[in-house]
Amino acid sequence: MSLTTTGEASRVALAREGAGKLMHRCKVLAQCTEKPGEILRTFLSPAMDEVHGTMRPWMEAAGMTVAVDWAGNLRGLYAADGNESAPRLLIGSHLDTVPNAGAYDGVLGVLMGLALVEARAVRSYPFAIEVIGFSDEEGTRFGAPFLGSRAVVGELESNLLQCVDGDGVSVADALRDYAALRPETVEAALSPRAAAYLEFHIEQGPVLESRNLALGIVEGLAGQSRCNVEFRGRAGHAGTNPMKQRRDALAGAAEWITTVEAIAKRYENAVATVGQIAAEPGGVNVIPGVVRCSVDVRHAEDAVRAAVVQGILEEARAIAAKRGLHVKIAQYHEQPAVKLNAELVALAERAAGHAGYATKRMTSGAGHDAMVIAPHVPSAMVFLRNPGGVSHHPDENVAEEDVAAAIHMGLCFLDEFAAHVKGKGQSA
Ligand code: HGY
Ligand code: MN
Ligand code: MN
Repeated sequence: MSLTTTGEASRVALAREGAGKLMHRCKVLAQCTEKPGEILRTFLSPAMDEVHGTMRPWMEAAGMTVAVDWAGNLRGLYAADGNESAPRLLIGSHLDTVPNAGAYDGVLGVLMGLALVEARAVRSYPFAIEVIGFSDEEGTRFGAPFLGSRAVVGELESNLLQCVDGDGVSVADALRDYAALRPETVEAALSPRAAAYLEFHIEQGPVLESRNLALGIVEGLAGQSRCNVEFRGRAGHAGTNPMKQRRDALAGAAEWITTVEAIAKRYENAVATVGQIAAEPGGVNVIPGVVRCSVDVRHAEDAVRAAVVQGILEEARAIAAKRGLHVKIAQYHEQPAVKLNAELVALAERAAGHAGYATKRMTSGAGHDAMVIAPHVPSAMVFLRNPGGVSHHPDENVAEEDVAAAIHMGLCFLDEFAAHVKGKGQSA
């Protein structure tokens, strides 16, 4: 469906205006942080309450009804001309961050939903739009990612609920305390009318920039495994223990970490990262007795990811045995690779074409809430060019004109989706 020339011109103007507003709002939300001087927002934290409080008036001014569910997800509904039974297009991403984060990872995708509601206010569509700001995608507080979107699809399994944070608080306790203090929270559930999910996200990689493209269309997302590996030896005096008699947990972990890298390099496109390591007791003159490491393994094919995980865990056991260490392994997160909905992927590609943007189909190495939603609701993802591929870093950035391109393409997506809904006889 294409607009008249004036219609297209007004759409471009709407997109440009919306992009300026979105960039400003990202800066405003960047001030909502648990750590002055950097951006850090974790699951169910006061900083997340601050984001909700800041976004609520923006969403209500756009004609949305706003609520927060018991898992801390921000939910805004723009009802299709007041028709509660209309099919819903969910547009969302996450509001939490990694430590010392950039201002766009996650937040941009939530604000894109608001921007499209604001830009569409001049049109009526045969579907409602629900904007969701998920409460935890990164897993910064508990290590386990996707807690917000998993709550929405009913997959907060017991192994996740038992994860504890640095203060020993479990996910289950944190959720109970959060809801007890907020009686106004609503059900964390998918609407039975959810017909599609669309997520906009910065690419967090170099591909679009290298191809000089503003937008990419995501076809699938790599699977990911996360494990905690603990090496336990014997702490002792650094000055009096001969090297041959030591059971140094940190030396063992260090040897193992080099094998993690070597094993991942054996498989094309596999990635494995030890992002966290903690040595106890942590004295400069004490041989470390206990070391705890995290490991994150990703690949687009589940069998390859499984082979890498198996290899690095076998190495952990072998190195521990050789060095007289005990090793304890907790495999606490398994997220299979996900293919997105072919019909919606093609629809997003067409919408970008109508808006005048060439795109590239891509597989995401980064995890996103779309991989949790996709098995339950037909889903599509759009990447925005990310200068230098810099992300999970304060220098993370996105160009305002690429945001305008995403809004323009998003408005064309709404048109295409209206025809899609009508074609399926689902319309309001
Ligand atoms: O870890 C990831 O891939 C995402 O940034 N949460
Ligand atoms: Mn991230
Ligand atoms: Mn993200």
